[in-house]
Amino acid sequence: MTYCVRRLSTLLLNFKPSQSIPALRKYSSVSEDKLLYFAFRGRGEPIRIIYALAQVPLKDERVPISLDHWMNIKKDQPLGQLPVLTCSEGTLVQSKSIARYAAKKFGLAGKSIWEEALSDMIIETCDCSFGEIGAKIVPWKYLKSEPKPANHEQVLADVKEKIIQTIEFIQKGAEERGKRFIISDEISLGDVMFYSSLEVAAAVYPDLMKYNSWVEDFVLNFISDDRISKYLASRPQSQLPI
Ligand SMILES: N[C@@H](CCC(=O)N[C@@H](CS)C(=O)NCC(=O)O)C(=O)O
Repeated sequence: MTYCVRRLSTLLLNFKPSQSIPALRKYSSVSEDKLLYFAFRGRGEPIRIIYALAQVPLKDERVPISLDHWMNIKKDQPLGQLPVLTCSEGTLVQSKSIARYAAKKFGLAGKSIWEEALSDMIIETCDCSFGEIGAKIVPWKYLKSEPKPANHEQVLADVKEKIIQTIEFIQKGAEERGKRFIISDEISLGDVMFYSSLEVAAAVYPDLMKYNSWVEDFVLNFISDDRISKYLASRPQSQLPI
């Protein structure tokens, strides 16, 4: 009994809320979760980052960027697209659903319904603006699966304008809350989504990572987290700039 009390106090003394210890204890030794995604960051990276933050092993299977290879395995995917997460509960598709599932499982989705809602708002806002890079720019700029549109400069300018509106919107909310990260003093799903979106955007608009001092501080705080810096230093090279 004394041992248990002592052990409990040691655990409490070492407890770092950001690491969501109960979730870690439950999942770290038994996780067999597998993520199938392409060998670039794109829609898969927020999911990879969530596992890195939770310090839970993820079988990070990266499909090489080769049309032949992809066509061979596309038919085996539930919706013919990636990412696909396989875990003990079953198979999940849709990147945002997977990211939400993983974040909830590991206690990184927010500490209240309100914080979860704020994360959701950031996810959807990023998707509506940064997401346009995937829809309107990546096919001709990186995949060469479509010809460069005649009005490509206008497309680039319009998407950038939308992204800047998003950045300023997220910044305004974060400054009103006055926390270390966008929603709270701990990194949560909203931060992961915003950082991942900025990384993708930086391939097309390198100036955006330093858009203003708020963005610079956010990025610095985010990448200074030990779990994040370890992950960033060790992740495989992305086969595309996105
Ligand atoms: N709404 C889906 C979109 C998935 C999607 O567009 N995946 C792309 C890669 S980012 C893909 O698999 N492209 C190959 C194809 O459609 O054949 C999600 O968020 O997961």
